[in-house]
Amino acid sequence: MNTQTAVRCSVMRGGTSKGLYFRAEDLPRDVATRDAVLLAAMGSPDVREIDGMGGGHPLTSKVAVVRSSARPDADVDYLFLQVWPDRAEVSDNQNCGNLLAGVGPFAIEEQLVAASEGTTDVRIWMENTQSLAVARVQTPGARVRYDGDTRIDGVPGGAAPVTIEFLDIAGSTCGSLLPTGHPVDIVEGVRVTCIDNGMPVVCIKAEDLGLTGYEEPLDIEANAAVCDKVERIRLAVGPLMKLGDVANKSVPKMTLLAPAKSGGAVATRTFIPKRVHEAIGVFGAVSVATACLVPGSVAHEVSGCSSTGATTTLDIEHPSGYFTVSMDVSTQGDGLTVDFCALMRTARLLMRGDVFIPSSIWSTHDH
Ligand code: NQM
Repeated sequence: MNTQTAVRCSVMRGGTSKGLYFRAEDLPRDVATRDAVLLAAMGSPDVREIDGMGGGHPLTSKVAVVRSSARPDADVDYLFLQVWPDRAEVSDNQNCGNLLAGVGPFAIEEQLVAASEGTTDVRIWMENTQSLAVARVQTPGARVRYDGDTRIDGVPGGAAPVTIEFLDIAGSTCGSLLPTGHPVDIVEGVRVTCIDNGMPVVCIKAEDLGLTGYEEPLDIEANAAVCDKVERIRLAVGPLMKLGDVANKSVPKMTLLAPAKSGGAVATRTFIPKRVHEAIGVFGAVSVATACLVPGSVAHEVSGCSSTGATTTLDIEHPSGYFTVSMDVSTQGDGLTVDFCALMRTARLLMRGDVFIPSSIWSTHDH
């Protein structure tokens, strides 16, 4: 008798994250069983995830579930699931723009989308935020190309570019771009800007927490007083951002800002929300870039950026380099409307095969 169940999946690097990519039909339909399967696949709960595929860090313990879309405006649906390494929990309460970078190549590899000669546009319905992305994948000879010269900070070497465009991500989790209705709020005595352009993010001046904003992520994580303060602000801001009790949620992300140091728009250190990111999340960067353009925001004060009317390109500095975001925005009075955002990532298929799950968790007889 088989004591393990084989579940088809691919391992991909998407941007600066890594995860397991599944076709929806290969996973259990029942959500509780699906989550048990994903925890077993990753080896969670265990800080090292030694008995599974996870890397012991939120950025390497991620899952993309992809299916053919029933929507007329999309080719595939993408559901992002965060598998927490240290606790037996799978969460769908945030999107992930890094794993998103692998969804287009995965959809083509899995023949969910037919490749064209040259490049192939994959229209992706992002289930977590109910919004649309279009990823342009390099497909010379109608096959996915992974090698190339495009470099993104946080990933060694070059790879083929995946460009991604978004039309409608403002307020996709919190209901509006500025969920509290103000460009600045005072929370726990600290001035903050709460924003959601694809990811709920709270911008705080690093100096208001006694930091320079250029510290290393591990040094910030070791500063218990700062971590406690950031978490207190996060818990207080959750209901104001229409996110409710965020104690066990991965949002909002908390981004500490300082003046740019290397020619970019602003320097960032981001709590996601307990660990400090070694770079910055995709939608996190988009939200910070947008905040820089909101008149009167904390990010605007630190960066001094403003919209030029044409496409604005902002380099968001993070601990391992830059993240470049291009945006078209329009301003009416104090209000800001985001018309379009675009960015570039890379992705790579690392492995394709079966991940093995103890049959006591899920047996093929349950299919
Ligand atoms: O913000 C980390 C990552 C992410 C999420 C996080 C992401 C995004 O780097 O779109 O990509 O903030 O949890 O993968």
